[in-house]
Amino acid sequence: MVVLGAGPAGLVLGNLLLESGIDCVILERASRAHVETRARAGFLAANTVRILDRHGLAEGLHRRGQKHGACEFRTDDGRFSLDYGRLGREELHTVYPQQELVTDLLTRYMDAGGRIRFETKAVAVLDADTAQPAVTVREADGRTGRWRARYVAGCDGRHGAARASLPPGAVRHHRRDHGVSWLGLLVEAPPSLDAVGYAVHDRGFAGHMARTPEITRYYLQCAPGTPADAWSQDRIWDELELRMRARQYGPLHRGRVVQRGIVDLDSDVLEPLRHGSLFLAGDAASVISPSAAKGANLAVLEAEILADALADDLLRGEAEGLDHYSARCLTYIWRAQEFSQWMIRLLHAPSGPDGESSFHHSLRRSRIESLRTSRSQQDWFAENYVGV
Ligand code: RFL
Repeated sequence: MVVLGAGPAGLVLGNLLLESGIDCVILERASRAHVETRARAGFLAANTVRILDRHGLAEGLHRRGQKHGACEFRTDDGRFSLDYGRLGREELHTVYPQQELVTDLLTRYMDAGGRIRFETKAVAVLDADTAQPAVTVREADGRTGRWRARYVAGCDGRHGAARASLPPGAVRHHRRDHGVSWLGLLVEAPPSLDAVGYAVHDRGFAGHMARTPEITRYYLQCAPGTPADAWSQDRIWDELELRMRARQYGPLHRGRVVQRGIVDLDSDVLEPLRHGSLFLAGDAASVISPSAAKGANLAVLEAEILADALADDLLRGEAEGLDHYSARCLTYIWRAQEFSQWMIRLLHAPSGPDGESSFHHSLRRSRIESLRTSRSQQDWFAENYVGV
């Protein structure tokens, strides 16, 4: 078995295959240091923790992760908090930085004797429509090579070799550009709220998310096409305080911005998630805008479904799980996409001609008001927000 990519999808899959005694190798384009320090997600759903627990992969997140169950909305009409951990299915998030999860998964995999080749870029997946697919690779020193296996798992993200190797027409590509961009910031400062903060403002959305007691993630909506370095640190803090209404609700803990990047909110889904002997999981299968914090959670879920199906096929000769892999995952993917799209419309009003724009603003206000006042709406929100 060849697994492309050592992100959450590839590493969960690698660990589970190893647990079942299935021979596999992970090919990773980046260095180990890069993989272990790439900061992205932080909010892990309860189901993700259950999956990791089932396979003994959750020790680090239980030790160092923080349980989280509240979010606060701030708008011109005031602020309100939702204790989503006490609504819906009464489930909590675990806040644990993705790079720490990846480090735990990698350490566990390598300690158990798992094979991984860093700085080995998959160039193409060949012969995927046969029972002997191959992966061509280029190593850091320029050497090229080829790996053969019964199956290939494409866990190498949206720009990886798995997607690029799909022949035209082999899968359908559903896409949506939401026309919204965020400046994503990691800041060396403790969280300023006990909750996730969502500020809806005429100048654009601002978000606050805890990561660790020393590091906080913030998002600031910006005009599409804005370069990541366009705003000075002072401008960033002024803008965050204004949109988060710090004067009314209390100042933010300021600190040095240690990482910044533009996140264009877009989503896509490939359908089906299989082409012959090649299976797609994680961001390679579907990219979901980070508005609802689902990407890493879907990656872990799909990796478990794929590992079970591969074990059935390779150890017991039962192909049914692999035949249903795509349909099973797509049910979860579309539900998460639907909620993420709902969140985008809750937090941003699309710009447009005057009347249309004010129409969207009023719809958004009404949506937030339903969330503030309707218990059934709150339960629905909680179930989707923390679930996958
Ligand atoms: P990853 O993590 O991108 O890993 C893919 C790996 O493949 C390697 N690779 C290759 N290796 C070999 N050959 C090639 N040709 C290769 N091309 C690529 C890469 O180096 C990499 O190591 O994909 P995976 O495993 O599918 O995991 C997906 C998640 O990383 C992603 O969905 C989440 O980070 C999304 N996301 C969030 N998800 C959540 O569940 N909760 C969150 O709170 C959350 N916050 C976020 C996020 C994503 C963000 N960005 C950067 C878009 C916050 C942000 C800002």
